[in-house]
Amino acid sequence: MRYRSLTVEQLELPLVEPFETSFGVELRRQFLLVSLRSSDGLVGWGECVATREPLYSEESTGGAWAFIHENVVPRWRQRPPTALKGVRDLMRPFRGNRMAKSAIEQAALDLEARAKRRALSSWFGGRRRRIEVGVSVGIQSTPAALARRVGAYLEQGYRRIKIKVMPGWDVLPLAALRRAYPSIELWVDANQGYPASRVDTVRSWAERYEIRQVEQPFPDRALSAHAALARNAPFRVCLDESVVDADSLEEALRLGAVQSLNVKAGRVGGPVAGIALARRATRAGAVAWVGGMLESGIGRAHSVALASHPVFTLPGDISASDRYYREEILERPFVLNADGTLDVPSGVGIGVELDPRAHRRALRRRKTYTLGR
Ligand code: OSB
Ligand code: MG
Repeated sequence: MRYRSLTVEQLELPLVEPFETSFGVELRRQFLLVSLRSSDGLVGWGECVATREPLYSEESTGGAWAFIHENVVPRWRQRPPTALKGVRDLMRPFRGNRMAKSAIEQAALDLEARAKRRALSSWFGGRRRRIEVGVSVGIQSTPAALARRVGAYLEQGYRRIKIKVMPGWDVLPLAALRRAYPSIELWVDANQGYPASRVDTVRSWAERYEIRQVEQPFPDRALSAHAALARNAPFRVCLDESVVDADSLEEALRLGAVQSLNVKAGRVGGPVAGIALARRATRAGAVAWVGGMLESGIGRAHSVALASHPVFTLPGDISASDRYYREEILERPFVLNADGTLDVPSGVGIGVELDPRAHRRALRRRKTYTLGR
């Protein structure tokens, strides 16, 4: 592969409704798109899921932009890689910055698959033509509003509901939801919102409301609290923020702190690492599934390709485009099938194309770096 240029773009898209979690409210999604152009004119795309403010993790949009500008591009120009492996190798010595690395790896993967005239999904070893998906529902103004919101998603075909919880938004909303929908598949995600001392509190409402999966209730470093919650629990304990690499996963497995792994390419430094971690978790008896970061169509297409891999066995946080954005930046948005699935695009690479006008409307800044000829 001869890489000719790398382009970084910052975009902004208004969400259809505010997305509130234990760490804050998002009204507009700010993110980066990275594209890699080859000498023969093919282009591969990736999305950096870092947020404007570093609230989910320490990464932010501005930090990711600076990392690519000041670190990745100069090193790339010093010793130009000639294939995907070289791209991964050049970024490996840099610590952290996983979301930025993931965006670049995604662009290189998309480009490589396009050059080989193959769908990225099948190149990953993905076999599914449709993937099962659920929906992640933010904190709402009242329990009744939550029940209405969930009712609308169920009607659209989502078969698994995950609700965001935090201290003060748990028992009442869960009671209201269970009253309205006694038998739906219900997960919760607290994004580290509970202190590690609250194991018993979390266990009591999770049992009472028959929650099937409890995601990251405690701080990322509090692995033993997650292990204590998991002991003899009738639900799975799922880790998200705690697992960022092979070592953090190994420690969590050793302690019994993880029965389910939320895999987000951005959090772990790229799709290749994501598949490896999912394999490791599965070998240890846990299950793995693909999470989400309110991606635009580019990131969503990568998540869909990833989720087509057989190592992922639970429905992902990969909802249809209209759950997030009124105007998707793709020519063809992702649409929910009546059976609660999304189609895996069959075209080359990630199988989607940008809608030039929607893309231009969302674009805020752009910079192109020449890498070679
Ligand atoms: O913890 O899974 C999370 C969104 C932003 C940051 C963190 C998380 C989420 C979600 C949304 O739950 C999942 C989606 O993209 O639908
Ligand atoms: Mg989560």
